[in-house]
Amino acid sequence: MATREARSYCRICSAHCGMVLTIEEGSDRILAVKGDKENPLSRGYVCFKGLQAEEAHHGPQRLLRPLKRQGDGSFAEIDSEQALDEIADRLRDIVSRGGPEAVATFKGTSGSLFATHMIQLDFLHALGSNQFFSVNTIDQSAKFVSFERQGGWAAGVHDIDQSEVLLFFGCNPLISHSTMPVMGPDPVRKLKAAKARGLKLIVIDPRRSETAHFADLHLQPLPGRDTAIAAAMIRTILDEGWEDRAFTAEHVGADRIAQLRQAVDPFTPELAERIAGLQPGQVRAAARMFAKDAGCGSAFAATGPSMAPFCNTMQHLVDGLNIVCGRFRRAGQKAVVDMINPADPIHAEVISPPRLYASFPPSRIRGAGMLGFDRLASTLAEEILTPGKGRIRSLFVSGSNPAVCLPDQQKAVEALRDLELLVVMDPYMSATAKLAHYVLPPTMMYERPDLPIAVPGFNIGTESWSQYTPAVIAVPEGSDLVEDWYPYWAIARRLGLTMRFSGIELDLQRNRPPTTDEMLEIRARNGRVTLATLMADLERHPAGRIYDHPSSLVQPARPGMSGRFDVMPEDVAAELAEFLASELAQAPGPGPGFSHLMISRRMNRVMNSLGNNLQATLRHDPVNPAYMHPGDLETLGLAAGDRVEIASEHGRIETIAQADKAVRSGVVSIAHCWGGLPGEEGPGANTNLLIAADRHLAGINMMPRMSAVPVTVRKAH
Ligand SMILES: Nc1nc2c(c(=O)[nH]1)N[C@H]1C(S)=C(S)[C@@H](COP(=O)(O)OP(=O)(O)OC[C@H]3O[C@@H](n4cnc5c(=O)[nH]c(N)nc54)[C@H](O)[C@@H]3O)O[C@H]1N2
Ligand SMILES: Nc1nc2c(c(=O)[nH]1)N[C@H]1C(S)=C(S)[C@@H](COP(=O)(O)OP(=O)(O)OC[C@H]3O[C@@H](n4cnc5c(=O)[nH]c(N)nc54)[C@H](O)[C@@H]3O)O[C@H]1N2
Ligand code: SF4
Ligand SMILES: [Mo]
Repeated sequence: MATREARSYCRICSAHCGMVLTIEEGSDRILAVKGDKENPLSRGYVCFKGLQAEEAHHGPQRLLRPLKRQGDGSFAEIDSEQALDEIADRLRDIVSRGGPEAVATFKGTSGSLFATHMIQLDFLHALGSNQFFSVNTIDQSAKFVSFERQGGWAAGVHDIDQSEVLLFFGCNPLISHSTMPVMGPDPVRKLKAAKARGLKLIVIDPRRSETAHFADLHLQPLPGRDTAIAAAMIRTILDEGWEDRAFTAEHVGADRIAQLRQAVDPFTPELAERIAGLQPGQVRAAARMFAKDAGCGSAFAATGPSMAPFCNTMQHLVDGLNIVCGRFRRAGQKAVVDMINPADPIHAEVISPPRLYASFPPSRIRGAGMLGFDRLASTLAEEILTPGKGRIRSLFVSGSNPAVCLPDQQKAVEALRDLELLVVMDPYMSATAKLAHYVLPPTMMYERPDLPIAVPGFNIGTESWSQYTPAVIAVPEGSDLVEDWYPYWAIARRLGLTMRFSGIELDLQRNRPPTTDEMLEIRARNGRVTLATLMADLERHPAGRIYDHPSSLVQPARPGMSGRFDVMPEDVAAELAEFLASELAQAPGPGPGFSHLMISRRMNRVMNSLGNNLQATLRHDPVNPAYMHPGDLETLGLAAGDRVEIASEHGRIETIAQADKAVRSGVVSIAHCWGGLPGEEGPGANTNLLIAADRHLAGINMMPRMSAVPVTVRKAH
């Protein structure tokens, strides 16, 4: 059998690990994949998910032709252009009755990794709709809220190589490969190397996570209490004089520091330790290691606390730790930049709080607004179900599985079923695809050219690395697949719209659609490198290259720039007071009537729901188990492997109990996005059946309570 080798990189997660594929000549099947040692970022590292490329691309689960739902609920194959004709016709009708606002798109994790992902927004704008939804607002949108209310530092935080300390609130990059922008691919080697040269790592996590194993200091609090911990750390730092006075004098001001100090006054370390269930002295030890013993390196929060109540208050204080300690890149230091976006100069200056969210008119659902481009995902189901002007009747889903990822799964599925037109672009018959009117299977990653993900105005990479990858295998013979951007182009053309992509008007009337390379060329046209340069660079750097672009040198603040951080605006101070009065601060556990607090986690072998349809994965992880401390299992009369029922005030699920002494007693840790549609036979269980989307919401981003959820765990009958 003749084979060839090809280089590319994995696009399942933002780590973008370099890959070398062995491909069968003729059939173009992937026979094997291995990490690319030449890739300067991942250096041969690859995880289980990336290694499943063969089954993922060629397995029986793969959809190879578009499907149309029939009157009896079954699916029949349909030609892609025919499907697009019908979709455009239905859309024309929906818009004529409900206006453009009746059309929405939903972008997910897989969708966010393509260089062309923002075309959904361009498509909506061409239609005149702003109904852009994505998983961003049920992820770590607290970061955007914090920026909006507190302001940000234009040159960003230090990368790991520039840091003496890292403080992680609920980040587990060893599994997630994603504490942006400090941890990505090859996390163990990266962390070990940093520790060998003296980095201190502080991890705050109710679970002794894989990352916590490397920590110099691990605080294992009750979930949802990070607000108290961060507030007490700030209080300690200010009282001890461990802050960066020169930085705060210039960029915050004594008046605002005084407001901050006053707001955190109730949060003595002793109180925070009591609220969070920590050992005496731990908060002070964390504050000292972060602020006094180290001179640079930042605090980060990820999904753990971002899913818990008071997420915006928490993130504000975590960012506040960086502000009071001046933990930002300064003029003359090197910043990490992405190579696809324009080479705007980077200045060491404060971007004053924009509070743009306040200018969006409140929506019909709880007065929810917008955050950046995003309508708020927790309101999507009601935007579909609630009659009246602006009701969503059609949804285009790219790279997402909203039927399993949205809070309150029952209602989310009811809403998806209620749509007049649901179009899902997915390589598999996902839970959401099962509800679709049309499923358009896309080319998969090794079948399409691409560029690394680049978010305008916001670096997410750990190095200034870039690589163009061509398609390295052909699409399967006899398939009828679309490029992920193509349906938007093709429908806009059919509707006679004018559409821009990445700022350039597309020629929708030309007799052939653009190639994906042409789309990438548009995307990168104003970038630090253009597509042509990236293509040419492949000759000498076939595994991509870390660029040293002049624009990555941080420039001094521009004259006259006098932005200041708003470290404790009134609304945040009010939230802090509300936190103090809440059950989280008052009750030592899940509250009356409940046995445990449920938290979320990422599993090593799946990416949210992606992978839980692969045989190789299910052999290791047949379900998403409920991880609990062995002592808790014993108290409940349970053994590992027993079926357990987990019930919240909102719903109940059943899964398998798993003993894990890393989990704090009183906590149950279980991954999301499993379980398929309600009533289906798994695999696993969907924790979003336990989560309400209309109660226990944070303000602004309308983030539901998705971690630190009070539940009762018992043996299932
Ligand atoms: N293998 C794998 N990788 C992934 C994903 C995946 O599903 N699988 N998903 C991707 C996605 S979409 C994202 S957003 C990122 C997320 O990346 P991370 O945020 O790093 O995700 P997790 O690994 O779940 O880590 C969150 C940690 O927070 C802890 N935690 C839970 N609740 C609390 C709390 O209230 N307070 C504190 N302090 N900690 C808490 C959990 O125990 C867990 O260890 O990962 C991405 N990478
Ligand atoms: N309870 C609870 N809920 C949560 C979370 C939690 O921790 N707890 N986490 C939240 C977070 S952080 C996130 S990001 C979301 C995740 O939610 P989603 O992003 O919606 O979940 P995924 O399973 O990653 O969905 C990816 C989909 O894209 C498909 N796909 C794979 N490759 C391609 C491709 O090349 N093209 C296209 N078009 N599709 C492709 C996959 O088959 C899959 O169906 O869940 C959120 N929901
Ligand atoms: S960490 Fe795994 S899933 Fe993420 S890019 Fe690397 S191989 Fe792919
Ligand atoms: Mo996410």
